Amino acid sequence: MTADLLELATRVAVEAGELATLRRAEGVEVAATKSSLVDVVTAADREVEALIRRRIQDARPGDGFYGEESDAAVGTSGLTWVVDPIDGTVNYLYGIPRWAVSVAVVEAPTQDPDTWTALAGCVVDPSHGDVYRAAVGAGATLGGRALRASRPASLATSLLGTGFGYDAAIRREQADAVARAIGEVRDIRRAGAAALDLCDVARGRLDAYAERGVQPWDYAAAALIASEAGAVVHSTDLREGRRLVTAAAPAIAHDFAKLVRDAGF
Ligand code: LIP
Repeated sequence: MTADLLELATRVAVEAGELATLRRAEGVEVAATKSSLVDVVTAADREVEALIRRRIQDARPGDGFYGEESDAAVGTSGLTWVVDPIDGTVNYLYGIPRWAVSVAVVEAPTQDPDTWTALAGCVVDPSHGDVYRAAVGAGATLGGRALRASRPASLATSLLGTGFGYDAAIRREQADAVARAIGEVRDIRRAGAAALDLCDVARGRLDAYAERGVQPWDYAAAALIASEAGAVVHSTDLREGRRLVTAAAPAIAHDFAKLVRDAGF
């Protein structure tokens, strides 16, 4: 069954990426703001999610849906599709080629993401023609090639990815955590799309990633891809309702977990 689910996730994510690319070329404007003036949504976000939702509803009418830009729907099948139509929305708005379509399907006994088990996921990076895929227990691939997380010699020589939220006060806290961590690692990268950051851990372009405040739709597919590529992935800790997502190459996972705690991510 997971193979069929992965095929559907891939087919839908690739089509959605083509639509998002077309809309980007036509020009993108802010349609509305959400949690703050800088938390934006474009018409393309909404149109792309509507396409994904329609395709999945047509194929699997009994499944639930949990997307960034539309109301959640509880299904009858026990499965829920977790979708970010355009992860890296600000990059998309500015024309920076670092955004992705993320489509995951999870076993969802409740509406609480901590009870979800990812079964299959696809992240499409149309700007580079990259299609990342994973099914639980079946490994992760990029363009059909198996992905493996990196093997860094130490935390001090590891490249860390992170991100910042849409609330200025929270961004200041996150920047303080980065300031406490930056001397303990090789360097930091903040590229603006959690899904692609986690895929970078899966392909060894990052050795670790930590961000507090990302949403299930940002990470559901890419966390499975990173985990299936051998990374140690955690998604927990709802401090002030802000979930902490971490991923790390196995060799540094223990030291990285301590750094995340000590730095206060
Ligand atoms: C984005 C995340 C990114 C985070 C941004 C934003 P969006 O998701 O992918 O990691 O740092 O603040 O949350 O809003 O582009 O779907």
